[in-house]
Amino acid sequence: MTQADYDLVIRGGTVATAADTVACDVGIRDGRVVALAEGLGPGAQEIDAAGKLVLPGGVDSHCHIDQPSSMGATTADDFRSGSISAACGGTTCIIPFAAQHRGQSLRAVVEDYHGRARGKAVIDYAFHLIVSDPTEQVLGQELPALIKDGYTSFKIYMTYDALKLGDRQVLDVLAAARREGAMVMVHAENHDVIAWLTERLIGAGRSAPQFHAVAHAAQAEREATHRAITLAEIVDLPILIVHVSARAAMEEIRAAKARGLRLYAETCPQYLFLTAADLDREGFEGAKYVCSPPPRDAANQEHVWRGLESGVFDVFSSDHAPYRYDDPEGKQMHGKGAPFNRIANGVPGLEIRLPMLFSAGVGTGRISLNRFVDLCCTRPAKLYGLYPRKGSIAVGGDADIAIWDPERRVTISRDMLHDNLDYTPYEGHVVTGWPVTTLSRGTVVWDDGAVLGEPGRGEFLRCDLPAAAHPLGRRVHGFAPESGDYDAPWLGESET
Ligand code: DUC
Ligand code: ZN
Ligand code: ZN
Repeated sequence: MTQADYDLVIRGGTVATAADTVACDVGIRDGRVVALAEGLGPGAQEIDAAGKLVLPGGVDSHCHIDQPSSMGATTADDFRSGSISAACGGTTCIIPFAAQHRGQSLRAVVEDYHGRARGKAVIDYAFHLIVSDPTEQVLGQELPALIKDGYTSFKIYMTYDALKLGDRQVLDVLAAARREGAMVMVHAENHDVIAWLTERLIGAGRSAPQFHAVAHAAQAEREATHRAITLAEIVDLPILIVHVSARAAMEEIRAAKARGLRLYAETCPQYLFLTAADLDREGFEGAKYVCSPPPRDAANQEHVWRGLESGVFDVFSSDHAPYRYDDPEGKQMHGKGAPFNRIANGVPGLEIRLPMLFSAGVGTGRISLNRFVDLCCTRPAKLYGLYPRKGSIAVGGDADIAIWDPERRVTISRDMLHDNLDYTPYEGHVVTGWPVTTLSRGTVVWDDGAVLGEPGRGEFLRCDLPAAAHPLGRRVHGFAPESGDYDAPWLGESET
């Protein structure tokens, strides 16, 4: 009997990474990629990938799973349904949020979140933190200790009553992140503008879901994006602006990048495939599309596409925020017909993120296959300290791989998805290309329509400090005296 050289060989496919596309086999041993070459020796198990694309598994670096929401609704997906849904859409690593609510200890929040994840995930996962109460204890003790333990990124909010930070608090948080080398994700919308518009709209009887998109004006997103960038520049810290929806905010990001700032930006499927008109559907149906920032108009959609093409965006995530529609704990937590500001914010997207961008982006030639891999797999892994273990197909990395049939035509419908929702915003949308097999550390977890991954096999990942979060140095940002020395006592740094 022939001795197998590998545990598994994926044979005869086209392997694409963020950099290259090559025809070769992939040899896997002990859950890792150990060989990439033509004509590899036998594997104990073999997958015939002729005519298929062999891509890194997706890294979904923005999703909300089993997260107590600040508005009181309950996320429909736990780590079981969320991770299965992700795997069925070609994603092999998720990074949801351990969310602090005011008064809570961050460490306790993280322990609670581990309890929610334990025994459930079919793919690997890491945690971001959400910091909503940046006390001295949190910034001086808890956060540094957690960062050392592998929770190296966190999100802050400039809006939402229960989560928002004022500018001074944002500066405090950014300074702490700079000291520790962490990545900060910013939800950038101007809270007072939204609150003011909301009050007036509702006062004038304009309370239907469609007015959510009016209250969350693109100008409010632009202003907060500008302010977040300004605060980050003062502290000399690269930050990542999440879920960018519109041209206005993109212009701020593009200008800052052009000035030489190190800055990152993310967009999501809802800004490519939905518009504000979806919030204006019959009856209360528009509630299904309420998310923040909201989908904009067709012109903004086109700008977001161009931003993906041109490099304004670094990451494409789902922002999966799963609230059931016909459910008193979901979109209808305040009843059918509740005013727009009492509708849970969020749309699902874990499972469709990759196929929809693949079809409308790669399939049409708008973005290259390699750019697709970079946006959805490699960059998020790099930005959040998971690379090279995750995010690519490389010798030594985990064998987290999605094998795609680029010709498979799929009509998206609620019934074919594996999340725990009662709707999809993308019902009836036809895509070409779907991941037919997904491997997590060399184990097949999704194959030909069958979920094979055992809940609990997914492992928690500690993240490294992301190199992308390293400050550039003050001179680049125009603060330093010509000598190159600088004096920044506000950061506890003086070198003159
Ligand atoms: N907005 C957020 O900020 N998070 C979850 C979903 C949403 O719509
Ligand atoms: Zn957000
Ligand atoms: Zn979010």
